[in-house]
Amino acid sequence: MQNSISETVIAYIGLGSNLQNPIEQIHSARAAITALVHTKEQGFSCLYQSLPMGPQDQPDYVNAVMAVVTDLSPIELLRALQAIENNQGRVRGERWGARTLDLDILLYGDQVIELPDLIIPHVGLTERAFVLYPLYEIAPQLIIPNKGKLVDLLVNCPLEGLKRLA
Ligand code: ROI
Repeated sequence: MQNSISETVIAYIGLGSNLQNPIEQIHSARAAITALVHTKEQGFSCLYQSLPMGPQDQPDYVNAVMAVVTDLSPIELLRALQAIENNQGRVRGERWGARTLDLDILLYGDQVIELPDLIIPHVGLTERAFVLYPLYEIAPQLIIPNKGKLVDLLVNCPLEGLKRLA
């Protein structure tokens, strides 16, 4: 029988920004995520500079990946991350256009979730160097549900201009 006590899981969050001081945006988002109720930081990658995926007439991105232990449900976590994006001035414009802050739930424990607003593992995770390399830094042993070992995905993913920032 299911009880009402939520389970604690490790969730991985991708952070990206290419507008309005991206490094500051990522630092502020990290602080805001750490301050969420029922959520503790468990790991944070280096910051990476990456070439834009999508339209090329936009600035380079700064990307990172964060691990949290949370007992927020996937939807509660999604809503909390959307509120942080909005607080940091995210304006939803062109689909793959520039953005002040993008927070994506990459993984939520070992769950596979297919809801209208939330697909986990995150779509595109397996081919995005700016996700796979920072994720590998904080969770080298990770197995991605339905996709296999992170390390195997990584060896098939070129760096595509990804650079670790000092
Ligand atoms: N490209 C890079 N390099 N990093 C991102 O975080 C990122 N985010 C996006 C799109 C527009 C797909 N391109 C990106 O949402």
